[in-house]
Amino acid sequence: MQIAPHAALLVIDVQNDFTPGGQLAVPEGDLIVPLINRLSSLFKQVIVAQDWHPAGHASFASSHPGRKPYDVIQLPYGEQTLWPDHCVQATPGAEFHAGLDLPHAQLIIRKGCNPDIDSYSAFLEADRATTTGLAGYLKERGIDTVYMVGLALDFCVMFSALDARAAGFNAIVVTDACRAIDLNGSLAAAIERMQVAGVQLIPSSELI
Ligand code: VGL
Ligand code: ZN
Repeated sequence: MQIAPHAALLVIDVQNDFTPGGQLAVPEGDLIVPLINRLSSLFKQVIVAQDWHPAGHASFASSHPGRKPYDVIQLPYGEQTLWPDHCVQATPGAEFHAGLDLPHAQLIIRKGCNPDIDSYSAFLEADRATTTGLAGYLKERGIDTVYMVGLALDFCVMFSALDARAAGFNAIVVTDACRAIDLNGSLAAAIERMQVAGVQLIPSSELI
């Protein structure tokens, strides 16, 4: 399969805290890095998403006395899974994985910066109202197709893919260039949700 002519690659949250040794390590999260580097060379437009929380963020279990990581609580915008502290702004855990090699990436989009609102998606925060501006950026550049890779397939990649579709883009997830957290069946649910929404799931062998 040829890369669509007006396409961008969105590399999601390949950061130290999501790779082995990090605070919210995704199993095998580091193994996708060489593949992402190879895929990136096929794209003129590369955008990198970075989870970027202030200390004391509402998604951290430590911000809610008596709560533990992976508890689910109600916040003003709905249900929120609580996480270990991770990707705190300007800490080593928030840095990109050292093996990520994307010199031609033109945009880094930071998300989850609002202390009271989480943002799995690179497009829209968890209140489903505050945008990151990414859809506008892509549209102004004439991009109609977004390929996605990174971490975690069942959280930030899935929500980014659903929001890309909702914003009118063709959304394609390269599944072997992703890894999942898989919390209580979240991986199978994510695949089902993406398929129903019209997100294409492809292996990298279709591109390389
Ligand atoms: C993510 C949980 C919390 C992700 C980010 O990148 O999938 N997951 N923050
Ligand atoms: Zn986060």
